[in-house]
Amino acid sequence: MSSESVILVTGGSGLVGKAISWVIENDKSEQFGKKEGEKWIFLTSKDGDLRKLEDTKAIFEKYRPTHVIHLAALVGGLFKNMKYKLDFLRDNMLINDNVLFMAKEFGVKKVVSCLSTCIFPDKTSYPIDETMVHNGPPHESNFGYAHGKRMIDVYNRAYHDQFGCNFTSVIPTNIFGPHDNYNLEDSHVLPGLTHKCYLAKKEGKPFVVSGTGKPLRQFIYSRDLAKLFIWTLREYKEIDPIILSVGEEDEVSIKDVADAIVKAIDFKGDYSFDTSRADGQYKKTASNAKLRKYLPDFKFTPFDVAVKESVEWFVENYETCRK
Ligand code: NAP
Ligand code: GFB
Repeated sequence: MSSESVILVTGGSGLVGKAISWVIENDKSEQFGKKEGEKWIFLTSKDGDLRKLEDTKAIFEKYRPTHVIHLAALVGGLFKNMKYKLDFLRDNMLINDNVLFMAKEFGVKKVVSCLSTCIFPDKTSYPIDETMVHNGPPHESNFGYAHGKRMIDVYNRAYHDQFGCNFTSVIPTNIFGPHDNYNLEDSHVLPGLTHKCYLAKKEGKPFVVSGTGKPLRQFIYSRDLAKLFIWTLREYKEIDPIILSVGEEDEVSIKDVADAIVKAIDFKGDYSFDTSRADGQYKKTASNAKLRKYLPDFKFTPFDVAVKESVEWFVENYETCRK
């Protein structure tokens, strides 16, 4: 990247945006820290509603970015996705169409957008890799979100073919960390269980985990993902997406997640599973072989350490965090 760069981060106030901001300000390494001449701008929806073209255009006119990390989206866990499939499809299609169109109109040199491992085909072979994004219908529980996200990859190829745009995307697995959304119903599993376990301990009530606890997931700590986003922006040259995830060997069950939270919160009370609630996708095991080809020595934060840091952040920021 040239010395004078303006990097616009849409969705900058969210889980991933806050992690990128933290790494840029705190990491002193050449590879991930802020570089001389870089101006980083972290947007929130108060800067403009990216579902509206006029708001999006005003943001690009104001900042004239040379690079964009596009995170802004309607985001939620299994239960929110099951309830609002059209909203997830339409809001994210509107946001993505506006951001990519304005990036082309304003001559942005590179855009890195964000897919998710939950958008892969539900009926598939494992491990899943980047070539399989469009190979069949996604899991029923989040088909709105999944199809909306898959279109980013289609947009990227079309913008590259017709206009030569350097628009690419990453495919993170389940993310967690400070500044997550801790809402009891609409959040992802790790922050949702963190909040539930915290309240169970505080109020002396049972800690109830939804589902059977059997589904399997790979979790990436937001601050590790942030480093990989910065690497993707600076070094990754392909238009094709790249999975950003811990290895298949680091896959854990939802029960393992609940156990780690119980340990981090030091909960001693009654702990059970409500099997009347949905399990969602059983597994979506993704390969990080492509990432390892580029970054064979990248070190992920151990899961229990990351969970402890995230729980500590939640407890310290309980009054002000998103819940
Ligand atoms: P998040 O914490 O919910 O943050 C979403 C961000 O998008 C916020 O900054 C929000 O602004 C902004 N936003 C939402 N609607 C907007 C709109 N209409 N106009 C402008 N800004 C809007 O989400 P996240 O977990 O950081 O997710 C970031 C990206 O990673 C998303 O693209 C998501 O699909 C993807 N992803 C997430 C996960 C995960 O487990 N969390 C996994 C895979 C991929 P406000 O704060 O002002 O509302
Ligand atoms: O993070 P999560 O909501 O989404 O995890 P997915 C759902 C799994 O955790 C299911 C169990 O097996 C749930 O039964 N679970 C247990 C809970 N307790 C809870 C709880 O309190 N809250 C939640 N949310 N789950 C999402 C996609 O799938 O993956 C999104 O729907 C997104 O679109 C995300 O892409 C990364 O991992 O199942």
